Amino acid sequence: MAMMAMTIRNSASRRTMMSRPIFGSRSMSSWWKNVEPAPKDPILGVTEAFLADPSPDKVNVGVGAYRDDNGKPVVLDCVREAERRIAGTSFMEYLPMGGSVKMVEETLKLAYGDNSQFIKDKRIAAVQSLSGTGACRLFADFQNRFCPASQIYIPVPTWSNHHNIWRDAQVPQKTYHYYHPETKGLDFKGLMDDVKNAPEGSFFLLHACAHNPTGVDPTEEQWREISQLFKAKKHFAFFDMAYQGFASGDPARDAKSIRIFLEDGQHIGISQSYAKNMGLYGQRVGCLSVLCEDEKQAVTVKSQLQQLARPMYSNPPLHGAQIVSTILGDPELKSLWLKEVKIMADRIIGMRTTLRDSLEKLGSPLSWEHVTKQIGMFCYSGLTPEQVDRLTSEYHIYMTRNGRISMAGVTTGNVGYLANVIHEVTKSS
Ligand code: PLA
Repeated sequence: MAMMAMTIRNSASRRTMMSRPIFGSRSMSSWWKNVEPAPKDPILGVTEAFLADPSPDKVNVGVGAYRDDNGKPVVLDCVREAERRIAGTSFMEYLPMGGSVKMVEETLKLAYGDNSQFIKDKRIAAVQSLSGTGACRLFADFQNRFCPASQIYIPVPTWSNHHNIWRDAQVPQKTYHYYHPETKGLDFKGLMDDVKNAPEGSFFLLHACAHNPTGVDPTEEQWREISQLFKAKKHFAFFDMAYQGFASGDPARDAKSIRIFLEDGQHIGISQSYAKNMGLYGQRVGCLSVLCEDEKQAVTVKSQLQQLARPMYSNPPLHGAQIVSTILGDPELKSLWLKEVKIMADRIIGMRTTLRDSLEKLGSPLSWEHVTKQIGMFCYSGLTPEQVDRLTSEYHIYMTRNGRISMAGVTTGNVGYLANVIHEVTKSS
C-alpha cells in the first residue's frame, strides 16, 4: 500500500516537473492553443451537414438510422409497451459494473442460441456495454491489456470507426481483403489467402452479418470454410454484430456465422448492439461477450472486463437495459419485437427493388444489380467521391463519400428523386 502511494506520488511529481506549465506564466486562453480541430467524422459529420442544410429537398442517407416510409424515426411498439411497464418503477440505483444481469442473459441467447450449452455451462464472460461501439472498444482495451503484442486484422472496407477504436486502444491494425470492387461481391479468395497468411493465433474482426458498408456477406458454405481455416490457424474471431435481424429479417438466421464458429468449437468474442434492431440508438445498450475455456476462466475474464469499465464509465446506463430485458423476458413482447424487426428489414428490401427498378427505367447505362443483391442497411453503390460530392452540393443528398447509401433512409417519397439524381451524376460515366 505504502509502495503504491509512493509510486503514484513519484510519477505525478515527475509529470509536474517535466511538462506542466507554471501557473500564471501564460494567459488562461493559451492552455489549448496547440489543439488542432479534429477532422469531421466521415459518418456523423454527414448528419451535421444535413441538419445545417435549409433545403426542403434534402435527403439523409448517411448514418444508418432506420426511418419509416414517411421518413420519420421509429419507436417500436414493443419498446413503447416496455416503456409503459417500466414507467414509475422506483429503481434508479446504479447497475453493477457489468450491467444488467437479466439483459445480458437474454442478449447472450440471441447470439449463442436459446439452448446454448455454453450459456448453461457458464462459459461466457459477458458485460453490458455502451452499445456496439462500447463493446468493440472494451474488447480492444482487453486485447491490448492481456495480449499486448497482438494486432487486429480488419476487413477492407469496414465501418470507419473500427479503425478509431483499435487505434485509440493502441492495438496495431492490419487489413484483410473482403470486397471485390469489380464484382461488387465478396473477395473470397483474397480473404482466405489473408487468413491463411496471417501469423498463427491472430485476432480478426468479422462482421457477423449485414457487413457495413458493403452489404456483402459470405454464404453459409463460405462461413464454414472460413471457420475451418480459423480453427486450423488458431485465430481468434471477434464478431461485430451490429445488425442482427437486418440481413434476413430473422435474428436467429443472422447469427448463423457465429453459430458455425461455435459448432466448430472456437473461442470467440462478440459485440452486440440494440441500436438498430430495437431502435434504441441513443439509449446505448449492447453487450460484450467472450467465450472461455470454463466457468472459472469466464468469471476471471468478466472481472477484468469490469475492471476496464470502472475507470471509464463505472457502470452502464439503466434505462435501455430495462427496455431490452422487459421485451426479451416476455414471450409476447419478444414475438412482437421479432415481427417489427422483420417489418423494418422488409421495408429496406422493398426499397432496394424500387431504387434498382427506377434506375433501370431511367435507362441507366450501368448495372444496378448489386443494389438488390446486397443485404442489410447499406448499399455500397459504387458512386465515386466526386459523384457523391455532386449529389450533395447540387441535389442535397447526404451520404458518406465512400458511396454508401443507408437504405434505411430511402422511402417511397424520396426514392424517385434519389434515382433521378443518381442517374444524373452517373449517366456519362
Ligand atoms: N459496428 C458497426 C459495424 C456499425 O455499423 C455500427 C454503427 C456500430 C458497430 C456501432 O453502433 P452502436 O454503437 O450505435 O451500437 N454504425 C452506424 C452509426 C449506424 C455510426 O457510425 O455510429 C453507421 O452509420 O455506420
